Amino acid sequence: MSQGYIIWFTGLSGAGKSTIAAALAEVLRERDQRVEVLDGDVVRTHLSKGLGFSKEDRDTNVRRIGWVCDLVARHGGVAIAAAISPYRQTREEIRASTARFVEVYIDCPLEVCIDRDVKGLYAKALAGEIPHFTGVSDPYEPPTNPEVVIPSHAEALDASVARIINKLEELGYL
Ligand code: GGZ
Repeated sequence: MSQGYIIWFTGLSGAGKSTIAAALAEVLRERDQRVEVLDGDVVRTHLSKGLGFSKEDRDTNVRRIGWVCDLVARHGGVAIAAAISPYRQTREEIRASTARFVEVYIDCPLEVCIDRDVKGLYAKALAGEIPHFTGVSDPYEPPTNPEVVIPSHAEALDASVARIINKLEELGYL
């Protein structure tokens, strides 16, 4: 069986990780790839139920997602992770523990995320109602060497997906 790979999306809440991950998954499925999407928000309703947003809990959440992604990839599938995964070292740990890891940085300025505020969480965080909110009162460490950078505020969804597909082809994964 051929080896699969992990596509790891990282970025702020509201940057567009879930949307781009879902669109990418659809294109990959059209190309006969077996794809699983592990979305942080969804994972937190079962696999990571009960975890909060301290550094320790976020790292636990991210490591669990990484572990499942590795299983999927080992069995020839494509695992797409979409979690804030704010800590560089924890992402690097996952990169080092798996065979094929493609990091995609969804690089959307904080001001744009605050402006969009799809779920109203930034307003609450800025009002001090949500402690440890990434970008507001908790850190986000951007990747230093991601395979792909997506300026989601300045690029159409189709173009972002196409650039990720190009990178996968360039790497010989697709
Ligand atoms: C960041 C928070 C927080 C805090 C709740 N900080 O945009 P969303 O709403 O749907 O996705 C965010 C999700 C973050 O979960 P992750 O598993 O991606 O985070 S991490 O990788 O850091 O473990 C957001 C919501 O939960 N949310 N409180 N304090 N985002």
